[in-house]
Amino acid sequence: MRLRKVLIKLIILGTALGLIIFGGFKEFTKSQKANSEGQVNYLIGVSHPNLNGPWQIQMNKEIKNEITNHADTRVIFTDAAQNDEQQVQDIQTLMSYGIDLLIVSVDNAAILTPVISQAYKKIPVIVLGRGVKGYDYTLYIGSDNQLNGKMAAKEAIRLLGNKRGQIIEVKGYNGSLQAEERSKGFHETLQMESSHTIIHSITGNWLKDKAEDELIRLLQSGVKPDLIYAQNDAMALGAYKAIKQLGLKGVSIIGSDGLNEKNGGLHLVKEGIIDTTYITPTGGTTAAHYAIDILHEARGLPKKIILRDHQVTINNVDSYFKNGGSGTVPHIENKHKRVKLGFAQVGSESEWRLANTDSIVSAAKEAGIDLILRNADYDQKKQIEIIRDFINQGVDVIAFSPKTESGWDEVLQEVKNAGIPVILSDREINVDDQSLFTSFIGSDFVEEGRRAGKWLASVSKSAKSPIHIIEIEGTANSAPAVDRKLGFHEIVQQDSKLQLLKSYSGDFTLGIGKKLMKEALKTYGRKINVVYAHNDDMALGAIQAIEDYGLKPGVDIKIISIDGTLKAFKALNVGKMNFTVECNPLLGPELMKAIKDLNNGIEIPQKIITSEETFDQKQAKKEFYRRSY
Ligand code: GYE
Repeated sequence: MRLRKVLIKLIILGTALGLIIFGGFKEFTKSQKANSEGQVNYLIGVSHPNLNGPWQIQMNKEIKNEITNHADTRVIFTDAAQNDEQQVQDIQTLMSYGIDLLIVSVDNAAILTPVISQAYKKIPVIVLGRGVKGYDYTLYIGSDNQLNGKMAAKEAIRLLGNKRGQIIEVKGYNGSLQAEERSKGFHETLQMESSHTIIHSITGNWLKDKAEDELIRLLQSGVKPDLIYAQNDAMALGAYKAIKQLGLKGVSIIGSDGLNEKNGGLHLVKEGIIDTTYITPTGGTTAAHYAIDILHEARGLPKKIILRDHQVTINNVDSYFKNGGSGTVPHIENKHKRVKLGFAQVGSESEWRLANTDSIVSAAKEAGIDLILRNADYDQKKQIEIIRDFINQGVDVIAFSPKTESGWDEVLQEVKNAGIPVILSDREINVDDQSLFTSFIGSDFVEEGRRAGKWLASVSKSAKSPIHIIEIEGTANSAPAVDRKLGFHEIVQQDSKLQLLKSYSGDFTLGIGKKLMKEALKTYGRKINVVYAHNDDMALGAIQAIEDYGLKPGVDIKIISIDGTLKAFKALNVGKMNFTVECNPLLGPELMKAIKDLNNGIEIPQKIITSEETFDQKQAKKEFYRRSY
């Protein structure tokens, strides 16, 4: 990134820090950069879809406050006043002004994605709170909206009890991904876990008055709900007003945002106006932190940060008023002078795993954290025993890489009872109770699978005959195997030319990869065009089997793998492999950072997703010499 050493002279409207421009750039031109003293090296542009809602205002405040600490950095805000075309223009204007980094929050993902992709080609982009389609950004920070909707559904089920409830859903802005994802989580969970019905789903544009007007219209027609699920607190308040105006009784209301200010969710819950809210952090502070890191070219930054939502009802609302809710944040009890971390590594099955273990050991050393490292030798029972052992030893925090997705409820409940926070490293788990772990640090495996599929689809475009695929999967029921399959199939299914001959269940080791490929060749022989292996080691095993069979891997049979370890780069370099999707094993530094934050009482994100690339043979040539593992 270029370092702009310019004396930016800003006419500051209102505050000494930011320039807030409503509906475009009418008041701000280059000639107006003519007045300030300080040397400004960085200019951050922030584009809001609508600075009318309290949540968005809070986000803005956080960014502003945080950037004040950096004298050489300025922020410019734009507000599109809920006009999508205006927001497209705002971003173009910010770009023409020469911003060094863009922070953007969007209402309409479809309309805004192209202009954000364009910006991303030139400068780093942080997408905040409300998402875009695809991955054309540097970093995404926001909540898991589907989980937010799911939690709201579970809460609706609790509030409605035994009666067969009638529910009205009030969604945010039409076309907002956040609204769609919340809705999906809400509908799916409600359908699966109850017999309540959503009788109407209306749109309130995230705004109180719009929600109120729409609901009054609906309720006047004689509709009688038992519960209203509004996707934010502003609309939940609108719902309350509508109900009150029509004199309806016994209607529960769920909102979301949980701000601590007048008419904010915490107060609405406290005053009994709504039943439940979700504190959904705006991510403004986090975004500003990372913006500074990005501008200073810090390395190893994540791709996605998923912030934790907190459910607030009358039963726990008071704890959120005290100390800003810090008592409710998972933390380390501070038992030892130096933090004691128990890490239960899953095994030594792959090159990836060896690099991962090294990264954890060296990062712990560097961070001054006492690491007790144990290896489960790829045995879940043993991994559970190790975790129990860590409880007995009284470690401060436990991290582990769970072999499979299921089977953890019991032991993690024991860890929770012992008051020890848990961080999942590189593999996720399926547990009903999300509070059984504090955080996950790792990759987006579904996306890795999609990337593998997309590459295959792109190089097969001109093929006239079917492309026959062999899939060699990772360990059954492990998160990377489940998700890499899912993502790959999602793409491959869209192209009838791409035909799966068979999926074999492997275990991420070279030996099994080789054995399964031998079997595949015995059954399908020269019919096989492509091997998709869920990791490098199994791909390397498959390469050996193909050579033993007398065919040329990379030429007669194309090889796609995931991980991107040095051995894969070597294979790419000599033409025996065709494509690898990177999966970053260097999780140590992020893990230690999270543990330090836990120790300092700082809330850590629910998920930290690493940033990754893909490499074909040509791209691999450049990377080869830089790879350390
Ligand atoms: O891709 C594979 C390893 O869980 C991400 O496990 C990890 C996977 C990795 O054995 O090589």
